[in-house]
Amino acid sequence: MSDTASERTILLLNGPNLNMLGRRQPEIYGHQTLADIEDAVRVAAAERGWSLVAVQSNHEGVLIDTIQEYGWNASGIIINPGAWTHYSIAIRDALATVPATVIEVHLSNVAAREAFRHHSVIAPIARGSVIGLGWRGYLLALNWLMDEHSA
Ligand code: DHK
Repeated sequence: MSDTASERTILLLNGPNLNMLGRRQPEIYGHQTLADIEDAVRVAAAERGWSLVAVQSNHEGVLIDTIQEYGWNASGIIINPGAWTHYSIAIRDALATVPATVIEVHLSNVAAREAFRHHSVIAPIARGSVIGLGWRGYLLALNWLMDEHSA
């Protein structure tokens, strides 16, 4: 395992179908593309001297490999696991293995949607969750992590 990231690095992870943001049900997920969001988070991090590693994948193992590669040295992980939120014990176990502080983000208010979206297997191992605040939720998570790890 390589120790690729370092302190003052945040890992931004997005799961399946989030590469379709901007075109995917914009009334639910917003009009911003994933590139827009990653750029905004990267700029906000850089303004405070932080680095961002951003990875999106539709393949569960890719996200697990990324967590294992970067999660030991990054200060924090911001993750929107997409549908894996609701059933991926493997993603949960990977996040619980590494010392980085985990924040779960959802663009939509999952509590107000279908019942199968109400339960998160990730939430119990996350430090906190930002839900239903759209793309700005990623920025809120970023700023909280930078504050927390600058103290
Ligand atoms: C994104 C998804 O892809 C869904 O599977 C989740 C989440 C909700 C979101 O709101 O960002 O249920």
